[in-house]
Amino acid sequence: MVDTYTERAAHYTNSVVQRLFGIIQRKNSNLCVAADLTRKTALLTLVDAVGPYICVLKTHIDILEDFDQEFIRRLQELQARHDFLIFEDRKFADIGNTVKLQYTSGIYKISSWADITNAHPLPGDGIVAGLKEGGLEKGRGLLLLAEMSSEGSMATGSYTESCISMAQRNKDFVIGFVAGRKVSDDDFLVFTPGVSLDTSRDSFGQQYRTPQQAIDSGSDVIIVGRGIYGAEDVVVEAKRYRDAGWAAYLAASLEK
Ligand code: UP6
Repeated sequence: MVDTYTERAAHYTNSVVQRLFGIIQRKNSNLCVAADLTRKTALLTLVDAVGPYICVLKTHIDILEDFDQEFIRRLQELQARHDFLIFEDRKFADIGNTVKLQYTSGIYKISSWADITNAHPLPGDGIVAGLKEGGLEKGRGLLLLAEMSSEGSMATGSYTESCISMAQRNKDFVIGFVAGRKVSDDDFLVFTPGVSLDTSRDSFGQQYRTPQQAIDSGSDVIIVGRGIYGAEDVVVEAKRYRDAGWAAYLAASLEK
C-alpha cells in the first residue's frame, strides 16, 4: 500500500500541504480544474459548478479582461463554500527582487489570495528566496516547473535534476513540482497538466495523457482545463475526471 494522502501530510512542514491533503481525503478528489476563462462572471459560474468536485482551482489571473478586487472577494466566497485551494499558475521566471514585487504588488496582489503559485527554476535559487519572502509567512506554498507537457519542452534531463535540487534546498516553501511523473524520491507533490480522456494533443503542441496514465506515473493532482471548461456540461465532465482520477489513485494504492 502506498501511503494515503493523509499519512503523507506528516512529511511536510508547510501548512498548505496539510490543508490540501485534508481536502483530497474529504472530497475523494485529486482533480484540479484549470479555469482558463477570460470573463469574471463566466469564471465564477464555472467555479461554482465544478467546486464540489475539485481539490484545487487553478487560475491564470492575467487573462481576465474585467479583473477587479471584487472578483477576488467572490472567488474567496466560493472557496469557502466548496472547500478547495487556489493555485495561481503565474509561472514566475525573473530575479528574486522582481518576482517578489510581481507576487505581492501590482493589480493582482497574488500572494494575498493564492494558496499556491509556481515558478520556473531557470533564474536560480534567488527566485525561490524572493517568492518565499512574499509568501511563507502568509502560509503559501510554491511549485517548481520541473517538466512541461508541451512538445519540445527544454525542461528535461539535467534541467529537471537541478530543479529537484533547488526544491530540496527549499523544503519549507517548495511543496512540489509541476511535472508529468514522480521526478524525485523525496515526498514532493506532483501536479500534472496535459490531462484529457478524449484528446491526445492540441494545435499548439500540448500533449495529453489520461488521468490513469498520469496517476500511474506518480502524479498526485491532475490538472484538466479544456476537457472540463470546454465541455457542454461542465458538471458531468468534472465528475467524470474526478472519478477517473480517484479510481486510478485507489487502484495504485492497492497495487503498491
Ligand atoms: N500548463 C500546461 N502544461 C505545463 C504547465 N502548465 O498545460 O507544462 C497549464 C496551462 C493550462 C493548463 O497553462 O492552464 O495547464 C492545461 O490546460 P488544458 O487542459 O486546456 O490543455
